[in-house]
Amino acid sequence: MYTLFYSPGTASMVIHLALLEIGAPHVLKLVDIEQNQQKDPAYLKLNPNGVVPTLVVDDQVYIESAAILMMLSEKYPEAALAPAVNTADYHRWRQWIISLSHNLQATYRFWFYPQELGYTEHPEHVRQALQTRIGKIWDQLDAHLHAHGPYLLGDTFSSADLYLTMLMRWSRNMPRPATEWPALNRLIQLVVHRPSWKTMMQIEAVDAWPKDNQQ
Ligand SMILES: N[C@@H](CCC(=O)N[C@@H](CS)C(=O)NCC(=O)O)C(=O)O
Repeated sequence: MYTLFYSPGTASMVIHLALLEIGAPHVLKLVDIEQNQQKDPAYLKLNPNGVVPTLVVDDQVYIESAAILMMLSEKYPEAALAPAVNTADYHRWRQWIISLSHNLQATYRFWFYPQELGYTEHPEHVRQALQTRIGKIWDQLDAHLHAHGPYLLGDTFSSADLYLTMLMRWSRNMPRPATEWPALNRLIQLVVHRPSWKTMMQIEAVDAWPKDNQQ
């Protein structure tokens, strides 16, 4: 039995999605980041970074969304969230997850948490720079999906697509959200129509996205 420490709409979303895709029994434990519960001493013992997600199975604690996603995807090959180990596609799948974590998710941290750059609010030039960096990542991903999509691994869906879709959702209130890039939007439409996405959205009860999507 898995216990997922989560907060609606955050990085825990992709782990919630993976558990649903796999069909693994799990319980959800809310860590209310509005109430700063991620900094409670008891939670910090599980996740010293004071962030969600944290996944507990038996007496083992796992942190870092990308690492947890890869672990779950590989542990349940029957769920087909990852290509067969040690194939070229497997290495490409890992490459995408690490790239999304390192380039995109890390940049979002600076976007959503100006204090990590030493600001209470971003000065305009920093705001612009972060928007430009995220926009360039959308350009690259869109070009890749346009040429080789509809999924990151071509015709084959994988958990990297779940991860990318969660990260694209985070752009919804940015001046130019990911939905404006055609091949990114095509991927979004494929992922948000999966049963896992619909169930996750109902349980987490966050705003419907994209706006015109009937969940
Ligand atoms: N690298 C971490 C980052 C997780 C992360 O940034 N979580 C955010 C929500 S999306 C969080 O817990 N924020 C609360 C905080 O930083 O205080 C991971 O991928 O697990």
